[in-house]
Amino acid sequence: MAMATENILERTAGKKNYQKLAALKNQELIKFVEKYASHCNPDKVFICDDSPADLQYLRKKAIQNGEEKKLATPGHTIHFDSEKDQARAKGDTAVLVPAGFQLSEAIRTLECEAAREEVHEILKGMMEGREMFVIFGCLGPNNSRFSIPAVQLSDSAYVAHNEIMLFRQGYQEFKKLKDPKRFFKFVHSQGELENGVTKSLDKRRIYMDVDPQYETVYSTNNQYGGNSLGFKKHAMRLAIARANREGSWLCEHMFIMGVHGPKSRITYFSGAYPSACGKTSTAMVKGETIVGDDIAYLRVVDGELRVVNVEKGMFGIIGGVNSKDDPVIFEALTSQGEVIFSNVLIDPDNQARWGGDGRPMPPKGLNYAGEWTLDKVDAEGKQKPMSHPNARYTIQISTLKNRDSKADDPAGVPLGGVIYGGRDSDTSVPVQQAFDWSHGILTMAATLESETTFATIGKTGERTFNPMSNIDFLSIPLAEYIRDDLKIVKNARKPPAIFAVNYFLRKEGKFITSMDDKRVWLKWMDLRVSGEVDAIKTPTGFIPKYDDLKNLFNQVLGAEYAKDKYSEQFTIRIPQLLDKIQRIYEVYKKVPNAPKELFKALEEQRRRLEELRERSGDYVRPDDI
Ligand code: SPV
Ligand code: MN
Repeated sequence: MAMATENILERTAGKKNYQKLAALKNQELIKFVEKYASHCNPDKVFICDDSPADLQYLRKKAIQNGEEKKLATPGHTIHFDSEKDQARAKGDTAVLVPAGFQLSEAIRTLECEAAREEVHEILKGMMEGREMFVIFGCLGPNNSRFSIPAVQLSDSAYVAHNEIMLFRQGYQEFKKLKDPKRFFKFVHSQGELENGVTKSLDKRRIYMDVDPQYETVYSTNNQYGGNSLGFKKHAMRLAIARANREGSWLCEHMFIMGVHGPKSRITYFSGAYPSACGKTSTAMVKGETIVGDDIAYLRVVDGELRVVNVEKGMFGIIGGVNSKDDPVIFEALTSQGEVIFSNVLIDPDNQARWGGDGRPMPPKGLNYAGEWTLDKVDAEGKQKPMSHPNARYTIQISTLKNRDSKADDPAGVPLGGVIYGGRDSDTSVPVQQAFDWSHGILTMAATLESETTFATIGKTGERTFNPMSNIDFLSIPLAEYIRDDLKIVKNARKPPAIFAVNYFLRKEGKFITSMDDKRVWLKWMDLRVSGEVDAIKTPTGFIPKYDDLKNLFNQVLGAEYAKDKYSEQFTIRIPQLLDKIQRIYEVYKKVPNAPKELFKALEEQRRRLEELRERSGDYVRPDDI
């Protein structure tokens, strides 16, 4: 049997390629690759050993297959997805669970046996006429106890190209596996194509098989990165489930950044913000350094909570990136060097262009919908955008000027603070600190909400519940996930401080903080972590003192900071805060097995707010607390 196995692979991969796999001496791995090489039936199998020549082969294939096109700037390429496959396909995505097993309401689940059968039926013969790429990744820094080895099989060179840019290379890691059976596995096929994009979206499936015997994600009939890239959000579901089983680490939807304080001190923060709440722009803020912008593994090492960036690249939203608001990314996107653009516009000079890029619009171009011209309008007479709202760029953090010097440190960085960033127009103050770890997890992380679009200026958006900004990626019951977060610090000497930020407070429709203010909030957080400034205790957390912010506005932004502005921004808005507690209470009443501590923390917060209201009224300025 073993002989037959090797022969099939050897035939499709060729002797030289096969040797690269055989050299890893891992029967589990060979069995896996062989299984899908025979089930999906590609014409060819390419094993990537991460040598410069092999990495170059993938870049070249993406062009040769027509999956990417070269743009005028050397290193730049563009890829288009189907019009209906440009964002994560929640309705086609499911976590596979044993019969009768429940996750939380927001997480789609399917019975594992039936779902495995269904997706394997779709995968059968799916790579005929194609080449299957076998890519090894290391989720986390190389040579690190945090990291998880992974293998991706895909018939898309675009997927392979993204994986090698976004994640550290993993071939060498497979030579050092402690347990040869423990690695994450991903199988992807873009399916039949029409004009270069996936045709049968009705057969799009993204199934997360989190069972420890499998730890595999099957993804069919899609191309968009959030649906196709195994190492990114698919691995996240596997990691959350594995972390839950092991109980000693966490996988979070977080950026990691270094905030530079007095005397060359660097305090590291991680931050969880739902999409479009300022996550990447915070990690990229002027004057500070970036470790990562999307996914983090956390673990206590020698009594200290430390964190690594799971990735080495960024798959970022390109809309609105311009030289004023995001100068570092803008420069990376407009200079020579490896960039994959997706779903942007190709202008007549064969350059990438996108909505909000701050440059005069070209008269015409080509985008995912075909010919685009400046005068093109939609049914309502509105100008058609150059690029899709979820158009993205793929770059490597190593090309960014603000990369933190410890970005690839196998030991990670020590976590000084964790930030939860919501979007609300009328409830929370711009920045506050939790009383302690539990208070932060229960009242800032587990209660995170974000407002969707504002239909009319001044009107409150619709609030969506997004605990830890991770609701889309949970693969375990929400209650368990909260408990994992609560207990992660039990062996930490000094748990990180927890903060909540809100960049979106409004008055009469207008924002009452500005984009740059977050630079001040970050510096204040650094001072709090180091115990260098005092704060005012409010019912929901500690808020900054006016004099400290006044100094920081001056030092950081060279700006005045008026007392009136402070008083308005940091007013405790009791009716809205009580409404939020009620909303969240109702949500958790329906969450099976929700932690009792959560209800207790909400009750206590409610009581503190009511007491303050008795003393000082509905809206309480910091001076009146
Ligand atoms: C997000 O939506 O949170 C992303 C992009 O980071 S995706 O890979 O689609 O998840
Ligand atoms: Mn993300």
